[in-house]
Amino acid sequence: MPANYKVVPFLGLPNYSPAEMETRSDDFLQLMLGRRTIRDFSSKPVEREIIENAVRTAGLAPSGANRQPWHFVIISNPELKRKIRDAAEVEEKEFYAGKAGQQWLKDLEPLGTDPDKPFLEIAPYLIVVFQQNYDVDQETGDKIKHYYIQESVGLACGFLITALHNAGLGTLTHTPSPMGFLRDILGRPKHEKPVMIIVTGHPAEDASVPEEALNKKDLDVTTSWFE
Ligand code: IYR
Repeated sequence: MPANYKVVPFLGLPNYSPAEMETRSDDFLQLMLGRRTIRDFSSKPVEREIIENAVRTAGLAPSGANRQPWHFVIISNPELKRKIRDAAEVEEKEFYAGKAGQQWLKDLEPLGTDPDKPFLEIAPYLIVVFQQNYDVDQETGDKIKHYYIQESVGLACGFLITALHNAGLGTLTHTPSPMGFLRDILGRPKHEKPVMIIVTGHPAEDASVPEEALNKKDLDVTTSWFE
């Protein structure tokens, strides 16, 4: 064993009966069946504590060598939200004007997306997720290597939207294209790359979602079993 390998007892899981496990798995499925990506947000405020808890949850995601290669910038400041909206809309106008290419734009039609991004100002919180391509030791200035960066950050984003949904908040995983402007506006270092904006808040009272998004692939398509 390496000298720096230490263990502690694992006490993390309660001992559910198979029946309890089935009920719990079904309850959780029912909860997640209600998650939709929404674009119509209410400006109703959200307690900072709820966002904090969700981001703490995101930080529990497994990551390559436990390096936790993520940084979350949490924005409720109205001026900053406006700046982000303005910059995102500049990029998105070009994207929808043709930069995306015909096929991509056609594929997006059923989702009804367009270059207007009012939710970036209306929603009470924007969480900008950055991947850290490496880290820098604060004391020595040495580079700290990160591993499986995209996978790790993807997992953290999954935990984050799940935690927000569980708290009763709507979410949108928004990827303005390109999104380098986020690093500049938010003053993040060069070794960090913006991955997505997780927009969160209460849904608007008249919120609607695209019918297309209800089409989820069947289990017999998404799975193969060897039993
Ligand atoms: N970034 C654009 C376009 C867009 C792309 C995909 I792939 C989507 O699933 C949804 C939107 C936008 O946010 O409108």
